[in-house]
Amino acid sequence: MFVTGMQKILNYIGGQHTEPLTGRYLQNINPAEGKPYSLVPDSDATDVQQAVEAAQQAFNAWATMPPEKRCAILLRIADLIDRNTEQLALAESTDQGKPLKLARAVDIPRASLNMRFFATAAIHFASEAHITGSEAVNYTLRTPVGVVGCISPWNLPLYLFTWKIAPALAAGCTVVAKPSELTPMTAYLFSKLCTEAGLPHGVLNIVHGLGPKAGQAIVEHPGIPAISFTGGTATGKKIAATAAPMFKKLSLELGGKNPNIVFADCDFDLAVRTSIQAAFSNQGEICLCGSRIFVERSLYQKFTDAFVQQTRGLTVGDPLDEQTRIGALVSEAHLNKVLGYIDLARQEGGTILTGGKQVRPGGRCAHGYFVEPTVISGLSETCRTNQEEIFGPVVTIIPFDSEEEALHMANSTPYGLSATVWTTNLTRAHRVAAQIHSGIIWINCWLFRDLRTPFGGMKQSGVGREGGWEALRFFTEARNVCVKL
Ligand code: TXE
Repeated sequence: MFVTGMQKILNYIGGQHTEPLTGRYLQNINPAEGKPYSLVPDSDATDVQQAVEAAQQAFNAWATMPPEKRCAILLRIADLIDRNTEQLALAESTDQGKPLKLARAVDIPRASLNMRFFATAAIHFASEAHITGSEAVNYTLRTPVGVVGCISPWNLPLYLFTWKIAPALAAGCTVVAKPSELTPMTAYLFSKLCTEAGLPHGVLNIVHGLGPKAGQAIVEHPGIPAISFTGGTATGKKIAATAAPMFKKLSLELGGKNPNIVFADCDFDLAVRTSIQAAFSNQGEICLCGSRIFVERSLYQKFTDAFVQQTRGLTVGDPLDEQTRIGALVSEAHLNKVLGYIDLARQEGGTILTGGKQVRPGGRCAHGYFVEPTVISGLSETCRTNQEEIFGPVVTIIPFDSEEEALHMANSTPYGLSATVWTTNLTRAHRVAAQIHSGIIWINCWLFRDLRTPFGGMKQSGVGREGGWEALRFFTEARNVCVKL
């Protein structure tokens, strides 16, 4: 299934793999090597128009198909993901730079789980009825909203692509999707699996290309009443500004600058080990990474020493090497952004406890975009390094003297996506969780997910909630029908 060399990725419109109408392509770079390895369509509004028409044609049949049949098709896609895990993981790693081992263990299995979860949700979805005394019955009729736009980012390419499209398809919507132009390969391979699984033509359409061109055309299209987007906060603002005057439904999952609060009474080994994962998994390119570590002063030195020591033990290098824990950053532009923030941290008076430099692993990766995992101390919570999303293997570590101070610092950014709290004091855990302004608070764990729970951010981390029924409700229109008794 996976072809090496300058393979041409194609759009997927009306069940056909098609060239972009302009005939133009962009280079798809392998970030571990710093050179192009395939071509991705540079689609524009004309391709989006074709995709919308295909999705509109497919809509009625898909929306009215018995949920059991929709479920069966989506389950077949999940099975095919499982059967092709190795090829998909290799494509995910080659596009994104992440360790192959991570793609195999996390990204691809979670993509399959997304399909499976929402496939079965389609047959369990129910809506409410309200009995108004003896006078009336009100029931809620939920119908698929129509053709929806799903725009996904480059950090967890197939995982987040499926996270968006699976609930849309389960709800009976047809989809025009755009994966990130930086990581298009797994969505392309996925489209082939959809054909193999017998997904009716036009139910899922994938238009590849640049955000401001193909992405913007999806957001602007009057035939698309709902947009589900995951990406940067600046892009989210632009999408909201375009969509709001058209009164589109919007679900925006944006950036994070997440606090990781360590109290002195924590399970020390677990807290250090998991904080390392929270800081550096996927090169720190996860919106849920814990990038600001706050440690109670009495534990600060011990925690910092152990954290720095374990950070130094992380192998940076070829994503295909099984020993590698930190692969390449997704692009040269992103590498420069991350290195720029490390420089900024120095200018702001920070001390680099470990890391701080670009890595050149040699061999096939000599020109790749690698950075050492970096730990910085000595910065205030208000400086830019601690306020802006870096989205790389860079964390700061700050002591605190009281629970109030920890909460104040944790809540001090414009973001509010996730937080982690380490304590064995049950009362404190609940008290602190209720005061953190984040959509998810993990107590003594990180990245644990139950797909039934609402997922999303507060403040500039986004609007709307995904996951479980929230996602299915987003992709449906609710009508209240009032029957007078
Ligand atoms: O993402 P973009 P970028 C953060 C992270 C990163 C920063 C910028 O801090 O450094 O965002 O990353 C499409 N209309 N996150 O600029 O642009 C784009 O093609 C419609 C956090 O690379 O947000 C891609 O498919 N679509 C994040 C998708 O938006 C547009 C994950 C996301 O890309 C568009 C990624 C437009 N005008 C980056 N412009 C997370 N929350 O996980 C771009 N796109």
